Amino acid sequence: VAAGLVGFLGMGLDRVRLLPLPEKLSAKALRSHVRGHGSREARERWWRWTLFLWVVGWTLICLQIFHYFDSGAVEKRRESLASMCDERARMLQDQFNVSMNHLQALAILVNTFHHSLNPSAITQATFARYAERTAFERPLTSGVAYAVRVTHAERDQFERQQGWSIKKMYSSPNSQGPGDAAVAEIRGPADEYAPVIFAQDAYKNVISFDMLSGADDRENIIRARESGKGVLTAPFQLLNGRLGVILTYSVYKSEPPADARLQERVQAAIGYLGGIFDIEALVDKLLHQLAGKQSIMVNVYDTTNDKPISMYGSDDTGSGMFHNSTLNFGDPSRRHEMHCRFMQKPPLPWLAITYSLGAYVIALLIGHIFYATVHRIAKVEDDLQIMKKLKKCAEAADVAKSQVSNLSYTTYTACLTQKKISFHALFCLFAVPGYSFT
Ligand code: WA2
Repeated sequence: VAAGLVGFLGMGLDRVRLLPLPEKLSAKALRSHVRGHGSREARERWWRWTLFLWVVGWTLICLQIFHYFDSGAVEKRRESLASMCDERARMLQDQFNVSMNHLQALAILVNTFHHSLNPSAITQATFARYAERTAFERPLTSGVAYAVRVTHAERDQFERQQGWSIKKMYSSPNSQGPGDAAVAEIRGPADEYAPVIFAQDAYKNVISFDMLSGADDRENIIRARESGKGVLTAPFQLLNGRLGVILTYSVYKSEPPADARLQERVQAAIGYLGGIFDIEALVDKLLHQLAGKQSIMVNVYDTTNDKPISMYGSDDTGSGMFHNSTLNFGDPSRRHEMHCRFMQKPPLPWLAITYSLGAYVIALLIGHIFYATVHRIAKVEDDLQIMKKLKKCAEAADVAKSQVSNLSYTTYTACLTQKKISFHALFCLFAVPGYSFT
């Protein structure tokens, strides 16, 4: 019934608009007359705005939800990288420590059975055999060597005793292969020398080389005898062509007191025990023992100087998350770091995507339902108003009809201008079907 009435009203409005109405009676005025002074439009505008704000607000909220869950996932990944990296760093450090302790014990062994006994109870063969059989105690070393301190005055006698001359390291720059003592240059005169006399079989080639003739070894020996502690070189190219780090312990004639002066220590030194750390091969072996080797990329650096020297690992160029674990190898004048990265790119944050998108869809649906409901209520209310108006119109039209005798357009307008008939009544006469003009 309501729809029928509205339909009729529409027809009425069309007819009104076609008529040449006085200027005051515009079509818009007529429309707003029926609709109740534009209140519905205002309300609708307000609801549209609310819907817009609702959508914008939930967009922001859902972005926030996404960010929250995404950063949670990133944080978790960071923590797992940190724990894996720290685990590896701690393991490497522990193994290094164990190796270091055993090298110190070996230095004491040499002191006891080579220097304190006359004649010495150690030969190259027994040293090599003992070093080989105890290699499992020094998991990160690939070999050990012992160099003895020889002053210039003792050199002739020493060389005669050994049956070879003291050689100079890196004397032939074109020989990239193992430093060959047979073809190496004889060491020129110097205040003192540190020729290697014992070595594990893998490093037999360094026997007779003066360790004070190589810059890295020299610096290490000097620091070792001054400090009395284990000292490390930076990674450098060894005589055999491989990259390595040397840990040196000084052997003293009689153990100097802990508060001994530097000069006293240097005087008391009689030899130097070196452990050769083949970081590349041995770190790799160590890391292979750990689970998750494939997922994480490890690089070890000597960061003592401004420019870090790579000790292990190759391409540390990948972008993205990275963790830095500091390593302590017991030498306070050297610093080492372990850098870890994930090999794979992070997976898409599905949890964050699902939660935020789900919330967004629900919010949009709720918005839609609200808007549609309000729209519907407004429409029903509107229809009710129109029906009420139509009812009133019919009554008003009846009254108007009885007041105005001749039903012609001119009469109506005349009546309107003379205020004999209200605008409302006139409108009703036009709008309500059944009243027609000629
Ligand atoms: N040992 C083996 N290969 C080397 C090397 C070395 N140094 N230096 C360069 N290539 C006996 O600190 C004393 C061993 C040095 C210890």
